[in-house]
Amino acid sequence: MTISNREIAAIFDQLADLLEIKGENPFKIRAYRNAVRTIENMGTDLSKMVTEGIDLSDIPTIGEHIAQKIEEIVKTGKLAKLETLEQSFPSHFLDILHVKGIGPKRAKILYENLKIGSLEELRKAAKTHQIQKLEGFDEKLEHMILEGTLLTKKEGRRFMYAVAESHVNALLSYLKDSKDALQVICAGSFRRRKETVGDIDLLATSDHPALLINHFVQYPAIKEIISHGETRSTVILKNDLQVDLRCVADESYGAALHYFTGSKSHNIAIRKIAIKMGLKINEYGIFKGEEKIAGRYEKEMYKTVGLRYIEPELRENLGEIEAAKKGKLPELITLEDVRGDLHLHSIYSDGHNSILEMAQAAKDLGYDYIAITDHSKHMPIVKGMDEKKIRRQMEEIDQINDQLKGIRILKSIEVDILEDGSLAMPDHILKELDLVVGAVHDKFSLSQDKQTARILKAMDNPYFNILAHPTGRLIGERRPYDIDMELLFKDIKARGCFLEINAQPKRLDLNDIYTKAAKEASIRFVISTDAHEPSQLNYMNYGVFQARRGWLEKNDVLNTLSWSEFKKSIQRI
Ligand code: DGT
Ligand code: CA
Ligand code: CA
Repeated sequence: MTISNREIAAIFDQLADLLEIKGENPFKIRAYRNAVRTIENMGTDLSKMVTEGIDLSDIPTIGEHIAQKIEEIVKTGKLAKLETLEQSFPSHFLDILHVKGIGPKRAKILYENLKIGSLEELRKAAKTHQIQKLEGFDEKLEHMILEGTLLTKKEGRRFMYAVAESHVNALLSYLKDSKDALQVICAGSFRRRKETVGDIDLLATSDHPALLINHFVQYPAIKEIISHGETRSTVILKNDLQVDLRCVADESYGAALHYFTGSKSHNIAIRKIAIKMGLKINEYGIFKGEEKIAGRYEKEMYKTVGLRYIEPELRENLGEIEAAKKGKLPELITLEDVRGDLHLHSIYSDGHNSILEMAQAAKDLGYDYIAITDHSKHMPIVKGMDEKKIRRQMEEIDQINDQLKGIRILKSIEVDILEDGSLAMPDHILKELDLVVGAVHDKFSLSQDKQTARILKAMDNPYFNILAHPTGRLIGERRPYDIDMELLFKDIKARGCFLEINAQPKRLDLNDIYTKAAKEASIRFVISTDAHEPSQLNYMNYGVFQARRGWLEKNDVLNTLSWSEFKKSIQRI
């Protein structure tokens, strides 16, 4: 791994900040700052220059002393001097330098006077108005710092949709308990069904907003009340999730809902259209001069500017407005369209329940068919199936199919795609299955060439049907592995294979952007839950949301078909 100029500059920048806080020699500090600017603006890679043995001290503003340090950074990836210096400060001290309004000088004052050593402490001090009293600070700056600490926090941490969902449901029912609540809904990225949300944006209508807000701030799971106004409030829950509540009058509900659903860039694009028509649009309504001509219902917000209604999942300004103008919006798939689940585990590998239990639960959900896709044996961490075990499983499935009416259980497997692209189960077994789901479970860091070749090779196998969790990412935990998506799409299409949208809240893989691109490349999908126990069959919802964000219609998704149609569709060419 080579280190970039930008990373090197950042190290010197931190060094200068900390030295300044320590009150070191200003000339030395200025020398580092000058070097930062030079390095940021250089056209050549310092790493490369060091490897080639070029003398860096010839570069203006980089003296011998700094040249030596650059060499150290390039060779070791770090700077010992900075590490020692950092140890003399509280471990999260550097975070506060990222807050708007705080540079080294102010950080020093905060540290020396109030012992502020972390973002958390900074925020508490700002909230309790200890900061405005300090020399060089005032009320306005204190407020800016408070807002800044919230922003930094927000950028740093996003919550999985499913985690936010449980809080949204609880909050909505809590608010509805108040007699002062008329309509209550969650807007923001949550309503757009984004895979992660930064914060929760609640919207309510009320004739007594102040009373409703009073009720809101008494919600039991609140850790901290950030603001408590007449019509709006912001709180932080015990798990650090931020919740905004905004109250408006019923006659502005539609306009406010549209505004707070966003996305911001969608809103801006809609506002531009309104302006062209001589209209004004804001969170209270659409106005022609002084007269309000729309605002009570969200649908009017689109109709008034001459557009068809755009579903929240599409509101990212990624072509939906153009499509609405042309009457070419997709008719998005819904949960009710789904007739089966094609990726399920049982006790034959790492699932928690028997095949019969999984099948019964799926039948109760009204499904027509499911595929049992236990792991092949390759993965050391899961109890996978060898040839003998899968034969036993096939027999058990035959028995259950005879016994349990109203649902069909398909024989399948989640077979490992090995490093060389071969599959971890012999062809004579794969041939007997109704469906083959292939997946990558190891060697995530292969180069793009190798990773892509591996998957393409796997699809050479004529029994391969569906690529499960195609990019392998785990939200907040593991990056997607590096594959050439364009090549993958081409190959999937050419071979008559399909992509899975895996509905596990942590996976949601394929993501929305790739899903849309794959659809444009005429690829079809299955949405599957990868359930390891019956309750996880309900994850289908999340998969459908992701599919909707990827513009998928019923026709794009194979498990909306009957089994016989489905069977025809997966016949490989
Ligand atoms: P998040 O919370 O990061 O997951 O994303 P959002 O989309 O929920 O963003 P948030 O919570 O900052 O704001 C909620 C909505 O409010 C946003 O989607 C659109 C609207 N909004 C916020 N700021 C602006 C703005 O400056 N202009 C316009 N037109 N709309 C805004
Ligand atoms: Ca939000
Ligand atoms: Ca917000």
